[in-house]
Amino acid sequence: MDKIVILTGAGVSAESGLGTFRDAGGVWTQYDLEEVATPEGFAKNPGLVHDFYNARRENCKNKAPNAAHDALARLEREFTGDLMLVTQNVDDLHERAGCQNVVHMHGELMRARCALCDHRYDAPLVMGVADPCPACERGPTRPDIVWFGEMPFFMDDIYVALSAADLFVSIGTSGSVYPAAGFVQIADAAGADTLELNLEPSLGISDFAQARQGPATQIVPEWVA
Ligand code: BV8
Repeated sequence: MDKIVILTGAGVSAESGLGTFRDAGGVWTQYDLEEVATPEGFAKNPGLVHDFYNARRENCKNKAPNAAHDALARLEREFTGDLMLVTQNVDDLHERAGCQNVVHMHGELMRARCALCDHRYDAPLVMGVADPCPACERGPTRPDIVWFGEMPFFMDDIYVALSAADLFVSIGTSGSVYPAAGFVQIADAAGADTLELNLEPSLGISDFAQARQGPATQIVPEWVA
């Protein structure tokens, strides 16, 4: 086995105290996704969207990586084959656990970009509507996040890796959001073995050859060992 693709979702950060999206009390039960995670929502009320991401940046700032993040960072260090770690998460806990090459297909909470010149930069903890782009000084700035209806990042690289994978592992995701939820079918069709590690069976459980249920801080280190 020398080519592994791993996909993570909010469940890998749950035990670090970051909310998931669709579990009881999850982010999308508290906020209307259409208002705070779509380009239309940003166009209609950019202040509300900045408040939403400012609150999540503040919440993420004092959270720590957990044993699942640590195990994946160890795997990245020790695995001698090709490993691609793709995350749907916008938090930076994989990086803070020591991962060097994280593919943030939905963008990054700690990054911002200019809606006019596309300049990307480290987001201030608190972003506001009036913040000018540090490069062109004209564009409205936005969180460097992929909203619903927007093209996720790095899709070509991800599809190439899935088509060549020997093993695809999905960790801590409900399988609710596409195109990520379709990755297992692409990997399976390419002949890869497939494994789901999740607290409970995801919506895509029937597409996986193997599955283990349990908290990520337990089942991910067990799998990496
Ligand atoms: C796209 C950033 C075209 C935001 C996110 C109409 C118009 C356009 C598109 C669509 C449309 N209708 C449907 C679509 C597709 C849409 C989509 O899938 N919608 C869903 C709601 C039906 N997708 C898109 O719009 C995407 N773009 O389609 O462009 C295209 C198509 C193909 C190829 C290229 C382009 C863009 C989607 C990206 C949206 N942005 N994130 C932000 O974070 O603020 S996605 C959003 O859901 C979240 O951010 C999260 O990243 C993602 C997935 O959620 P999960 O990570 O799975 O979290 P969830 O809470 O759901 O599940 C947690 C899981 O963890 C659970 O299973 C739970 O059991 C488990 N768990 C909990 N605790 C633990 C645990 N597991 C282990 N241990 C624990 N302790």
